Amino acid sequence: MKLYARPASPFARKVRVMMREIGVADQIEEVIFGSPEEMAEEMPKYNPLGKIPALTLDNGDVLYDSKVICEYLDSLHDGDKFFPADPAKRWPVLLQQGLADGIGEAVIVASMNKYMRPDEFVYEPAIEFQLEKVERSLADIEGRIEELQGPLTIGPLSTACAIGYLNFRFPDFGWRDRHPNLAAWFAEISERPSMKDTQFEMPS
Ligand SMILES: N[C@@H](CCC(=O)N[C@@H](CS)C(=O)NCC(=O)O)C(=O)O
Repeated sequence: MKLYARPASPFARKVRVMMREIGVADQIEEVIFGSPEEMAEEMPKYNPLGKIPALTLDNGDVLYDSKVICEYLDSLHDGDKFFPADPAKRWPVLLQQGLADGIGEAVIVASMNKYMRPDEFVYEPAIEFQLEKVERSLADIEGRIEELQGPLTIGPLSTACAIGYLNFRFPDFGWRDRHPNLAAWFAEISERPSMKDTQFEMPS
């Protein structure tokens, strides 16, 4: 199998962390694009949306979207499931993933507005609109931090990847002071070998 990814993508990182956690990393070759231009040229071959991550299977099929790929990976191992079948656990975990992916999307939109436009076209209220979504979401997670504890599932895994991306794009966001329990949780999960192995360079 081949995984198409970029180092900082929170969605690709979900897959990269999960394949390490469940012990299938040696079955998947990571193709890490060196530039957005290279990604833009190559990705439509695998995903009509042109987005990473995508996973090509050994039979030639292609899966894209981190939620789909991660659930596929979950079918490849016999350990504790990252997508629990029991409805009492499944829906809360999928909701955690949905919120985390929404944080990642909001950070992407905010950073495209901030970093990819000529200065005269940067409209701060549009950036603030996205960062307010992020702040509300972090506050929600802080308010029920205990739901992130326990065996690792796709919920906490996605949350960690989204926060890692927030730290990368908006290092001065200052969320740790406002959400100390989440900060402590993030510091702990960041020590897992799967997270360290997929850590990317922070901007100087
Ligand atoms: N819902 C998708 C989102 C994927 C996504 O937004 N990927 C971004 C990188 S983080 C991308 O490829 N952007 C390039 C583009 O939009 O052309 C998933 O979970 O995989």
